[in-house]
Amino acid sequence: MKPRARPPGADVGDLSCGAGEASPRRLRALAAIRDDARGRAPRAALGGAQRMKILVTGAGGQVGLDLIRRLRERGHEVHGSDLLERPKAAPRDLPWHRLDVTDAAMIDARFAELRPQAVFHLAALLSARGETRPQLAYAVNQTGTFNVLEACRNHGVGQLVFTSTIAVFGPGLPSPVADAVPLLPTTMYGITKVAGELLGDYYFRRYGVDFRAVRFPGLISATLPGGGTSDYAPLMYIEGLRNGRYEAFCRPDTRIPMMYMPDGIRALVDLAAAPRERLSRSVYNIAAFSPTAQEIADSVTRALPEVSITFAPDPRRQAILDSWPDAIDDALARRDWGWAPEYDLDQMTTALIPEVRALLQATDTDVDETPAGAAS
Ligand code: AKB
Repeated sequence: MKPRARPPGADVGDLSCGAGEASPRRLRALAAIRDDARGRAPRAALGGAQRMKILVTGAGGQVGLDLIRRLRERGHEVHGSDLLERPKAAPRDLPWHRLDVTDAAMIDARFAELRPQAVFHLAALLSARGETRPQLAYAVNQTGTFNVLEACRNHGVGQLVFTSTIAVFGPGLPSPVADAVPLLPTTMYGITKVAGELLGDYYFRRYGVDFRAVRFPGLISATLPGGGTSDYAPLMYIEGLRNGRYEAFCRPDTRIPMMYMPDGIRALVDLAAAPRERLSRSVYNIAAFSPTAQEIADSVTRALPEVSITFAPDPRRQAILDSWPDAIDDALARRDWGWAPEYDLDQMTTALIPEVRALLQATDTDVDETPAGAAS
């Protein structure tokens, strides 16, 4: 069992514990921090009835708008932020802010201006794109997460919810993979997500920032994906409906954990709202189904017999997929906060097809299949 979160300002005393006499400058700094800590509202988390002010980073990516919709349905005041312009699909009355998570000063200014009570930190470069630009992936995923944690600490943010991933696992683990196993990923994305998990847990224990994370499987939704290695799954639906055919960049026997987006969103929000004392960890595995790529193709073509799905494995992306687990053990999430997925593969296919049709009617944007590009 991890130690409980310390109250706001509990870290302040640590500064005065150093050996030797404090300089006047140090005393002034301590007084300022104490005053600030006294003036802060108590740290808040999503569990109560309270309407909260929530900032979502990376809100223009695959998860952002679905998460924002759910948080607004629950009555929260939500602000989206991203490097990208406001997406066309975003609600008109959603406040949207430009935010580059690699820029600590910009984050600090935004947090000072908005004073969020909780943050959902989604901004990241995904695995395939991260392998084409590892230095950028490090800057966005690792430095960006550190910057966001620092801003949470400095501005009294109660809760930080983080999206981790099955990419934190490396090859050779027993299946299904449990939460607490050696984390030896082979991609820059996986390495930076491991660091994000560890940093977040450190900020929880050291500064009382209520850090929580789920390790997402490949997510499937009616949103144009970009830069992920699991993208072949949503693309079977999107390209299948748009062009009548799709050539997947993996072998048909590739098997990784997958999840329909509504289950993923529910996991994020339910974990954020769970009583902290029920949680035995900060970071949780979650699972839904683990089909082979061929099984996903079969589910698509059972529903859409006119669609043809073929396979032409790309060695670099196949190597990433082969390094990930084929199944996840989510027993702790089920026990601690009642996690359970609602959709299996065919239920997802039935729900997803009309959503993808609507997406294609609303947009003529090309899918970014090349794993290169800017952070989102
Ligand atoms: C990716 O493919 O990089 C992501 C993930 C599994 O985290 N979808």
